[in-house]
Amino acid sequence: MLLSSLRLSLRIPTVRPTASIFYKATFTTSTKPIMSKNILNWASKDGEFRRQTSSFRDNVSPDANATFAAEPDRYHLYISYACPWAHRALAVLKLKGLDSLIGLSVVDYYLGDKGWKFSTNEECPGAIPDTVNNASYIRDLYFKANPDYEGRFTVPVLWDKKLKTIVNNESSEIIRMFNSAFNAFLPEDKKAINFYPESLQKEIDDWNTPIYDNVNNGVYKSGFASTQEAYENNVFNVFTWLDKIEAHLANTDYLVANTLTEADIRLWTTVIRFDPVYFGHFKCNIKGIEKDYPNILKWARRIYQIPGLAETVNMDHIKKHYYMSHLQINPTGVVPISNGPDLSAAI
Ligand SMILES: N[C@@H](CCC(=O)N[C@@H](CS)C(=O)NCC(=O)O)C(=O)O
Repeated sequence: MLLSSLRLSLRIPTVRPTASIFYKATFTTSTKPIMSKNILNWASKDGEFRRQTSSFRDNVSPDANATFAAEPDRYHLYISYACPWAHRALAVLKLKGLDSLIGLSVVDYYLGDKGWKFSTNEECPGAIPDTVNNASYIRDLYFKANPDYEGRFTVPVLWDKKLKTIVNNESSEIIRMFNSAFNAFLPEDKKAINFYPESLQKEIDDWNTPIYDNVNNGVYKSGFASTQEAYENNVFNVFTWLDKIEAHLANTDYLVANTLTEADIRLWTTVIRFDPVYFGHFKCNIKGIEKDYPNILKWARRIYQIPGLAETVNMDHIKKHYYMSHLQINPTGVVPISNGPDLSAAI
């Protein structure tokens, strides 16, 4: 077999990301050259990873006169199965039964030097190409929405087909919109689902804030740290908070009010990636979920077994994305075998 076709069948990237920290000119599918940083450099100069603030922050509204009014078949969600932030949006979309109102595209698991790419289902099983904008890369959407865009090209992206722009690229806000903005178009049972009820908002926020900083983003700050100091500044906090959550879940099925809320959904997408990816790849190996956190494991299984959620978990995309795209961490691109604990096991 020719090396090139071998590469193709194994999906080994032919162009490996460079370690350059210098600015370089890159070309998008628009004709405009842009000056951008090598997007595969994750850590700052001091070795710490800092997540950028999302740029598109509009809201879909139930008000029919709003700029971004909720309407069936007007909005489209772009995700990666690998990404825990995008996974939140997909989870809420499924649980609220919004799949009949909002379209979905899923990028290839491999994140290269042009960012997230669209592939056909044959090229990348599970991928759903962009039939709305016919984009080749997620970056094309960002430039369509703002030709002068200078930030990162992240998923999730909520796209408005009517105004041909990005409504929002911040998962925590997208899940709030999905939670209530489309209720007028949903059957009673789905309308009644509320992951952020007013009476529980303070308690939900009180979990969300430290979990975001120490767990959801904590694993990235540990894994993308490029100095020992930056790694050690962050990795202990991950386990301080997993320990707290473990103790809390000894007496309750869910984080808040013994009911599924957005606090659970936000944490869950990180927890199911923990043993197969973050433990090894991001060096978060002080403890593991299956081995050391029985209450968190039970909770993760409970959520996975809610109808509609198992189909949102694509462990093949998850593992291949991290281990094959972050070659500065895993230069061989070899992907480990284990998918972590069996989430479908009896609770
Ligand atoms: N704050 C954003 C973060 C999203 C995010 O960082 N997504 C990652 C994937 S896990 C991404 O698309 N990264 C591509 C890049 O930074 O180039 C959110 O929660 O929506």
